[in-house]
Amino acid sequence: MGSREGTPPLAGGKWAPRVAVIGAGMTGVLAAIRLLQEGVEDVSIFEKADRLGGTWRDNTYPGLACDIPSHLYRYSFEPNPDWTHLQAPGPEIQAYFERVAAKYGIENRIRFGQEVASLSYQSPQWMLETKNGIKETFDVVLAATGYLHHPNYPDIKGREEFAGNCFHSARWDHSVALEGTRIGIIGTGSTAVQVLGGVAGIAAHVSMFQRTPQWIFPMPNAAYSEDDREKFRRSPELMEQMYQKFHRQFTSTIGQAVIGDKAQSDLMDAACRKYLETVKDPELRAKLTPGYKLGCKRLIVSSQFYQDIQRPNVELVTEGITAMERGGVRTTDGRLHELDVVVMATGFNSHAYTSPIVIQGRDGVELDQVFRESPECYRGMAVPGFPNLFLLGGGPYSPVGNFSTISVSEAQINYLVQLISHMVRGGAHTVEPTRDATRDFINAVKSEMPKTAWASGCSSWYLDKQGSPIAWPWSWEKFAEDMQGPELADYLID
Ligand code: NA7
Repeated sequence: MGSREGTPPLAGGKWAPRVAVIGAGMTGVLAAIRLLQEGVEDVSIFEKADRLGGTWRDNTYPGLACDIPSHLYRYSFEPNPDWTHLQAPGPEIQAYFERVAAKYGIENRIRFGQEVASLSYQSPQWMLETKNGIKETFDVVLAATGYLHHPNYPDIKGREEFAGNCFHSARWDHSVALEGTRIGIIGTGSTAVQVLGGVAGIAAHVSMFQRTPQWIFPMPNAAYSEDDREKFRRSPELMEQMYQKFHRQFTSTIGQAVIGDKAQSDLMDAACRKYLETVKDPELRAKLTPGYKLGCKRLIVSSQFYQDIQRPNVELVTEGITAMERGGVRTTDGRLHELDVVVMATGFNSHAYTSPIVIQGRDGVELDQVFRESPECYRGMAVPGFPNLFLLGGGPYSPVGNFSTISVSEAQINYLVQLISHMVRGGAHTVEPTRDATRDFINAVKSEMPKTAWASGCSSWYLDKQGSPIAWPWSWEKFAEDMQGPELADYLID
């Protein structure tokens, strides 16, 4: 990968930017690789943990796997012939990111154990401070802080009374033995479905507490044989074909269904309903049938869930949770579900964005304040009044459920490289979106949103506090086109 045709490389500009990347997950590592490829040498990644990997480092629960094909979930420039399954297990993905980071010399750019506490704009630079007292200035800051990062802990009365072990799915306590225990799983999202697959075979009993049924799209997780892997090793072209095939499949099916393509939505709905038919007990099937449109919540991909939920040692509990007690979880019908372990697979605060970092832009305005009610954000990445600060991956109005997140981050980084290049080659020191361009972008997003599945009437992590979806309401083709390069008239470059 290099610069796009016609795009000046970043190195060799009138000055060399000093860049801070926040977060060493999939996106932060990628950003550093691309900047180094462009000749930007002064890149530091600030990582609060002692290991890179982001979500793949934090999530270690049994059953963890990618929920899209792994030949799609990889950097476009680093195909991996060694995936063992269509949807690779979590530890393989973590190992992949560590291997790629080492190959591109990224690890020694990462400042581990450094949690960024604040950023304040001191024109034309950012003063960055970490909790451990590092205080340095940077010209450009890229926030790659992830959007499924801050665990959402349910507000359940009496949690502290519970005598067993209770933890969030992203904070798995591996010191707790699960064999022969009674496990409660709160939630029925992608994580809960994978956790069930990981524990149902070893637990004495599993109670799965469902608040809302989910659409489950069947995708058998085929294993790749050693012969398959050898073929991939010998033929990078074959892997590229797979990547392109999955990319096309993904963007033309779910990527279209969520933005209102009825034909795709109907096809996927039919596949989900057919899979639902494999639940034999009509009462259980009825409990598992969603009452909202496919894609309104993040679609779950699994070919194992209905099998797991029908196991004799698994029970779907649909009565609401009233409290936790010493012995387990009590539900609205008065029943106490006796448990040894409770897993809160209750998701994340997807609208935390860069929180809890205190970010003060021009005139001391705080980014959290700008994002609190109805976020102002141009193309999911840049905010008026916050020059040279860019959100990568999951900023407001970026695609968070439509496409492979790696493809999204790659397209965004290629765009930003061009934008920063225009600034440094022109001898300017700051770039920020105009308020007019930002408002026009948000108006365009909002006028498109009613057509989407996210706006069809369910609660989900796509919605803001007012109940409006904050996502990218268009096709992959439009996203790729918009990310081809910046429209300079939309920016103040000074
Ligand atoms: P999700 O998709 O946000 O799912 C969280 C689940 O937890 C969902 O079933 C929620 O029910 C349930 N939940 C949340 N709070 C409560 C309370 N208080 N009581 C009962 N149930 C609750 O998170 P995941 O971790 O599964 O997946 C996140 C992403 O990771 C996923 O989209 C993939 O991209 C990978 P609700 O539906 O809100 O009624």
